[in-house]
Amino acid sequence: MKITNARVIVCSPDRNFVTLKIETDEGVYGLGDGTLNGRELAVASYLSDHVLPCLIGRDAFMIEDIWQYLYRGAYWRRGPVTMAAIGAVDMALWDIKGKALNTPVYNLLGGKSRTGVMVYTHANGRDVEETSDEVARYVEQGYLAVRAQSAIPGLASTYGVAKSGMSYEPAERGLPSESEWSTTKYLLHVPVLFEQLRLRFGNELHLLHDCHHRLTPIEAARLGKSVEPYSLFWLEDPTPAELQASLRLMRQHTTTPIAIGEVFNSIWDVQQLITEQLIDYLRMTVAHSGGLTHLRRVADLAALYQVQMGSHGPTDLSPVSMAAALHFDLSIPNFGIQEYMHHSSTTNEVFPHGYSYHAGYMHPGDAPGLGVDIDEKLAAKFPYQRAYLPVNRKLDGTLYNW
Ligand code: EZ4
Ligand code: CO
Repeated sequence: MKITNARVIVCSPDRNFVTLKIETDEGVYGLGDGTLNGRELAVASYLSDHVLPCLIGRDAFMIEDIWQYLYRGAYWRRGPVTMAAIGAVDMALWDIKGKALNTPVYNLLGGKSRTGVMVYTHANGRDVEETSDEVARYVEQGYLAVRAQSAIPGLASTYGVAKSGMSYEPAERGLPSESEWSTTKYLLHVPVLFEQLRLRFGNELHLLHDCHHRLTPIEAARLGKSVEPYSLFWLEDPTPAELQASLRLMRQHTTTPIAIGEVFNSIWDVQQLITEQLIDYLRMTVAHSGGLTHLRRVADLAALYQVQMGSHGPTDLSPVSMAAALHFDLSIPNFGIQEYMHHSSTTNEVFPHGYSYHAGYMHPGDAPGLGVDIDEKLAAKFPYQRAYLPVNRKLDGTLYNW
């Protein structure tokens, strides 16, 4: 089965998405997601200008060889743009193979290891009460796990908390906005939030929290310790982890489980975190980590060290990525939990899909391939619009980790 055509579709049905469509001489096509929030066009160019011309005429079934060709052959390895581009190609090829063999991708990955994929969703509010009411709304919908974030008293705006109170969209159109940050105020506030949530919802609901890389290692250790009474499922990105060894310090002080990795792209970015057992959950995602071919290797290494996978699943990955993540989650032995933010209805119309949610779990569906399509006519009605993640400054103006 030969690749005859490949093209990038950039659209913005409420937010920007980069979709790769690979076509073959047998009429089967596959879709891949190459969306990199705030840097979308860099991936689109990497694909169109440098990768796609090399794919024409290749055997679409040679997924491993094409992966190695793109990773090793480029000379310049790793990095989010490169790995998102390779990820898009890889996803599209698994989609093609599934369709050609008339089976869902999870069967190509070894088959189901569980009946459903436990997901967590996001509750956020302008204060503890509003966040708590959001959690209640999701508990009513059957969610078994909820990530809770609340605005911090005394700070004008906090990333991860929507101005309108309901849900937040990571990117904003136009040039980057700026958020304020105070670690002192944050560390005082978070334990109060989780104390209230435990009082209201009891001990069985899984509660998660995302620090968005904002703490130093010793501050992260202190926060981990102060929320221990509230048994978090995980504390995410407590400190930036380029310096993987810094997690040793946090580990010495707290038993709060740690999740890291949504900004990482290759097995080398997490090698020390895994082999020294410095984390409990790994957040790397199919889209930004070179696709299913590479993430499988990462998951196998993680399994050796009892680290479970907990993939990133925000709205800034398209439904194509969401589907790929669900096939992956359903099949691997060391699955932990999957993030699930809700796409807008316009996004869902542009990307019709077979995955579904029921009572705390998601399922990728049983359609051949990934089970997602793109309505190109509709997509064309929503052209790209410049958008960025906000940047974060301390109260004295110092540019800080978002
Ligand atoms: O900030 O996807 O856990 N989820 C997150 C997300 C990320 C965005 C970045 O593009 O941290 O909201
Ligand atoms: Co996060």
